[in-house]
Amino acid sequence: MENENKTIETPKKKEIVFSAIQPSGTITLGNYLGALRNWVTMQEEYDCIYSLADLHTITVRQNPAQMRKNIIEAYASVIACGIDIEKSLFFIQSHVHTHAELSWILSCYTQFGELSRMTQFKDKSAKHADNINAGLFTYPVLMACDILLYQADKVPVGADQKQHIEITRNIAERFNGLYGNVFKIPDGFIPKNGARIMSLQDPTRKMSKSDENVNGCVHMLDTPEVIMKKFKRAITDSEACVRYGEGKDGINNLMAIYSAITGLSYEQIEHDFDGKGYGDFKTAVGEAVVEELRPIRERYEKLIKDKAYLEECYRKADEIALKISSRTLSKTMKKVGFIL
Ligand code: AQP
Repeated sequence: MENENKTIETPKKKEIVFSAIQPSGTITLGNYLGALRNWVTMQEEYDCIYSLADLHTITVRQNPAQMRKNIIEAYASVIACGIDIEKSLFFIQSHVHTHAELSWILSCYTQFGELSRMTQFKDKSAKHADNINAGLFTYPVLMACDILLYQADKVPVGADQKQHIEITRNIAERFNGLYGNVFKIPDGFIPKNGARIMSLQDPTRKMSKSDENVNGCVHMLDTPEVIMKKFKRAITDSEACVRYGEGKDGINNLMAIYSAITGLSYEQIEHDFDGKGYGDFKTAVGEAVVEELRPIRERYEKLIKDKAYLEECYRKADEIALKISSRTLSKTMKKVGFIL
């Protein structure tokens, strides 16, 4: 027999990717370039599990009707970016009860001191001084649970989440140190380009869904006219020279956006716009963004009309996510000493 001595190769197990996005408003160009674009490309190489992190959104007070609308719209927007729901899981966090349960357990393995050091907590407390709730403070524990429940290897996020990935690793290492290898220690996956997109109106602050200044933030579903208007109004400086440098936060940000979309290096961009004014550059950046977002907006328009299809997608994913995450939750509970 010809094949007698041949060993049959079992296909290599793919690494697991986990990431989530909050439905706290319309998804932004920052969310897209910092995270969602990687969610899409990573589907080829990894087993991807994605979540709409709606439990996280109530750390800031929400209007219930608006929140329901935001959840469905964000769900459709993420699929429109290119998430293939036949290939990847994309579930709604609040439908999978294991997240809240593990969060209580791991909050007992997280120190007050380490949560106090989180810059996002400090920033959001300053922004919402009238509602500095305990959920805002323990948010990183819930985020750690989101990731650890799925034994994720890699977590594609923007640069603003680096500190939260660090604390996730610390919590997991602490728990594993006490009880053995329960959790995989995940690595953050932060893009080289587009990891931190800043507001177009205040380029010292990151672009955020909840930004009150509508001109500071490009939303994924903005029309081409609105996108062009926002870029034309973007804050720059008085040097009138397209180059990356200190004191040029506005231009640096536009260069980061342009580079992330076109793949051009900063040197190439400086060369291409040598002798041209900021007006030309803003138009070029705006047009690149319009073309990048156009197919996404078109797919979104179709998806949002089919609520039954969207529900079918998340119900199916919710069920699988519950099954996978329950294994980690049970293991954790047994290790701690609960009777199951
Ligand atoms: N400006 C940004 N540049 C690059 N990446 C960004 N991300 C967020 N803003 C930028 C990345 O997008 C993913 C989803 O973020 P999120 O919804 O979970 O929470 P967030 O970071 O708090 O996003 P926003 O837009 O700033 O929301 P609000 O206004 O509600 O606080 C993450 O991977 C994040 O790194």
